[in-house]
Amino acid sequence: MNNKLSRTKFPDNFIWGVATSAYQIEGAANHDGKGKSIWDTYTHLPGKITDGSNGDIAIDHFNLYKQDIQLMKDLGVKAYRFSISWPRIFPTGKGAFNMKGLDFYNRLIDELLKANIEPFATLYHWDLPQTLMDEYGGWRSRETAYAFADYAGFMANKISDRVKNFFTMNEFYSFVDMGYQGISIDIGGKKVNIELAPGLKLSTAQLNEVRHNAVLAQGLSVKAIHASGKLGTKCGPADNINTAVPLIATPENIKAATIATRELNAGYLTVMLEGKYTDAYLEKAGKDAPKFTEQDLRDIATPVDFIGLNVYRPTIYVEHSNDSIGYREVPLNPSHPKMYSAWHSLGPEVMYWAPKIVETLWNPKEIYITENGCAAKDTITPEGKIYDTDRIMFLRSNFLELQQAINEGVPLKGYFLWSFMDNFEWSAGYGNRFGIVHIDFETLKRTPKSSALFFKELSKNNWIP
Ligand code: PNW
Repeated sequence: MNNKLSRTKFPDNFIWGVATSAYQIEGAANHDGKGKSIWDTYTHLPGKITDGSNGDIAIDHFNLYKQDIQLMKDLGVKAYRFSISWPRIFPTGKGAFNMKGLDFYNRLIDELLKANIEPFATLYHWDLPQTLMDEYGGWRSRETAYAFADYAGFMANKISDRVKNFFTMNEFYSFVDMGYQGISIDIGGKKVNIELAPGLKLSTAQLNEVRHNAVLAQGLSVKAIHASGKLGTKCGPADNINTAVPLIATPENIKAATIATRELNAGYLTVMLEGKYTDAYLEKAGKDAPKFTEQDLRDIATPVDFIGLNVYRPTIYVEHSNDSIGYREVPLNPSHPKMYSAWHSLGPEVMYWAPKIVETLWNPKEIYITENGCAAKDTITPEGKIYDTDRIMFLRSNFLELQQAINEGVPLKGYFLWSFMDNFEWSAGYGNRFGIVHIDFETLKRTPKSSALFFKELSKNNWIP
């Protein structure tokens, strides 16, 4: 190791992992008794996916998982965050379970342990069983929350002998707001619309109900996992926290960013961790506020063991303001740089502020960064190399910020890079490559990019190469 470098080291036991999700990589959409999910339905509707593609085959991880795990091992991956396809386990969302579906995850977990890679399982990464959509309107009904808790308890019972850590649900704001209403964000004066399955256009009152059912599902699933899992099984959400970043880090602006972050997440992390909706949230919603009982709030706030944060960009930059709200959003300069995805404005300082503000607000025992990474227009040289300079630049700048938070004592336990391999990037199809391993979508050949070698060095030496 070159001791002349002045970078600080990461803690010795820091967990360097990579992340993926079932629908984006597995394929085998109709294999071994798997039921249909809302993504199987949605991708086959005309015009929904930019390149007209779908995840029927994806990158065939269902069949190539051994090869993929070998590659993880070669690249120094210590932990793997994967997701379980709910309709592979319960083809209709509830009732009879499908042994062949469970067998796949048993094979996967056993192979990971053999390779000395710690499995972290996400139970819901958006592939809702279609039957629950048809019967109940998906997350519009609390029946879906009850079904999810049952499935979560079932999985904890079956695999917690080998899987010690579960992430319940992935990115509430994404699958709820983008799925049940659609969102429009302003990136330096450019409007970016995002829609995810099931692609509904609900009213605000209806959307608030969906949000409520989603956080209820998370709370009930934590209870179920603790009740059915082996003693010591840990769990928590993996949420894409909406982070307000102080434009200039003065004490007043830091306070403003903290207030803003709490309000930006009022329907999700804030209610989960505080057991109540903020006054501002309920006031703003008015007659559109969700209907709930005190028992709901207690269930929603079931204590979690850790918080997972998916961190990609600052949601907004803020300054202090003297009005009753306490913060003011500042617009993004039209020339503000961005990464390859239309929504991905660049702001590595969010990797410091997201966990830092979470610690200030809620003081959790443990925090994981459950996703971070970027898409790039990766090209292969005639020699077969992929020099993803922009991705390495992005990661390096994010790691420096992460290190700063750790050095200040924020309880960060690990980091999962999104993503291990190029995959089906939802509405963007296969165009937006997020992997540190390149996939030839014709031949399915796997090739590590420069960023994979960067990750390997990082994981080996515990410092930023
Ligand atoms: C996440 N934004 O989605 C998902 O968890 C992954 O499945 C996905 O592939 C990955 O990030 C990359 O998109 C996001 O608008 C969707 O800031 C939208 C945003 C962030 C993350």
